[in-house]
Amino acid sequence: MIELHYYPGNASLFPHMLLRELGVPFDLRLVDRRVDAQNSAAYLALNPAGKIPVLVHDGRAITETVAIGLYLADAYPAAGLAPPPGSPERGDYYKWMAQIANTLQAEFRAWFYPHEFTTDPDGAEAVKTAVGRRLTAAFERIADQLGERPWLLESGVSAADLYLWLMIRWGRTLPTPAREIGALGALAERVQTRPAARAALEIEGLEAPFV
Ligand SMILES: N[C@@H](CCC(=O)N[C@@H](CS)C(=O)NCC(=O)O)C(=O)O
Repeated sequence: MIELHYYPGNASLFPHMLLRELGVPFDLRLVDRRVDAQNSAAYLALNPAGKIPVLVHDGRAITETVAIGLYLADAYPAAGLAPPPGSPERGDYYKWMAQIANTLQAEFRAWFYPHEFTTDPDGAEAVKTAVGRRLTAAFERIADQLGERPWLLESGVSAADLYLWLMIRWGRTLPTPAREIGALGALAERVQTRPAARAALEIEGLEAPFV
């Protein structure tokens, strides 16, 4: 039994799309941020950090978006969304998953919550300016490595593309929208037209344009 604790458009959207791609049954549990439910005692028992998402699989809670993605893609290998452990492309896959988590997703925390990154009450704008530049540079590096390939991995679509899609979506709020950088917009379009992705977007009540 799998439960995904989510909020529309949050980091949970990546594991939500992935679960639908994998074709496994799961329950969606809304963490209602409008009433600060991520800091309720019940939720903190699942994730002491009070962050979304949490995946609960047979009673065991898994936190951290990248960990949930890596775990799910390996747990359901028939979908082919992760190169097999030990295969040559596995290293590339880890690289992309780690880079998206440690660089893009972590930097977006500063973009969306700039006040957490300064003790200056008037410092949020300066944090956003600096991190916005860092994010654009990070997207440019990824676009350079992607080149004209359709997906991050040469062998085809993987969980990393779904994760990158969510970052491109968040990147629509940057001074240079991420979709405008190299082939990132084309990759995003390829992801969001897949039936699994469309179902997740519809269920979360998100409206086009998605990126
Ligand atoms: N490192 C965590 C970060 C998750 C995170 O920052 N989630 C945001 C939503 S996208 C959140 O829970 N925000 C509510 C809050 O910080 O109170 C992960 O990857 O799961």
